Amino acid sequence: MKPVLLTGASGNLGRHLAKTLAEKGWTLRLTDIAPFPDPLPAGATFVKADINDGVALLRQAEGCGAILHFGGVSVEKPFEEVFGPNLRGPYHVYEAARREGARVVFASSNHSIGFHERPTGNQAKLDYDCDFRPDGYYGLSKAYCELMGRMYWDKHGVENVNLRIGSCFPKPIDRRMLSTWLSYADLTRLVERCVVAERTGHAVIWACSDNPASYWGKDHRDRIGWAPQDSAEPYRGEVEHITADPVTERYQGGGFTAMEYSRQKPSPRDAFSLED
Ligand code: 15L
Repeated sequence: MKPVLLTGASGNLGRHLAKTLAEKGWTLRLTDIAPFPDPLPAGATFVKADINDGVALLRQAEGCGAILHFGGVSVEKPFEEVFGPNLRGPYHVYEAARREGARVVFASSNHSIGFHERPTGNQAKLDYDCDFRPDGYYGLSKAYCELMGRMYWDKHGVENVNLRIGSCFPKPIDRRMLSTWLSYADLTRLVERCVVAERTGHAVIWACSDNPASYWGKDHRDRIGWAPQDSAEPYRGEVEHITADPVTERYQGGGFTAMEYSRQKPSPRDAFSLED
């Protein structure tokens, strides 16, 4: 198996993947703008680099079979802070993948579709081919990079799997996460399938565990042979808390949708109440 390059290796998800994928015997090239905080896993090397540095990325990707792109800004921020790492950065990732004939696995986010309302009752779940409805500059950058994957597949045949990650934390910590939670173990199994699957084309996966309360429906998981094994449901008793904010509670993206929210008409308070 060819080496695998992991960007964002020093972030929470990157550190977890570095450890668990190395345990599978993979040869990993780790990179991040921040130093790698853990002891280097067996078979891994680390290079400190900025995702904006295209030459550094090309060098690190040499000979790699896949690039796991988990780098960049991972929460809502002002446009100028998101722009470099999340809009220019992926271009370097895709150019490196194109040169190497490598597959890209992209850590997208539910915030690319965050302004879809949460389904209630028998309402249909959201399928992978729904409209993008980004809930801020961060979500917009994720939608952009998914589209970049679409373009690189259509135009250059660069395979890519776009993981619309819900909430990947050690355990769910609020009621929304009963729908959006992705366990760390399910994440590792998912990324493994993305890399070893024979063919992916341009694929989109709702990256959440097997949560009965999930907002999400069809995606391309059969193509990569992945099914989540964990569930947020056993944590229900611990996380009944909801916020008092009607925007946060109405939309799938939760708190990100309410940040800097300034739309007055129709006011979300007119459109629905928390008692609905
Ligand atoms: C994300 O995309 C963020 O990276 C993470 O910090 C969480 O906020 C998560 O989404 C979420 O929606 O819970």
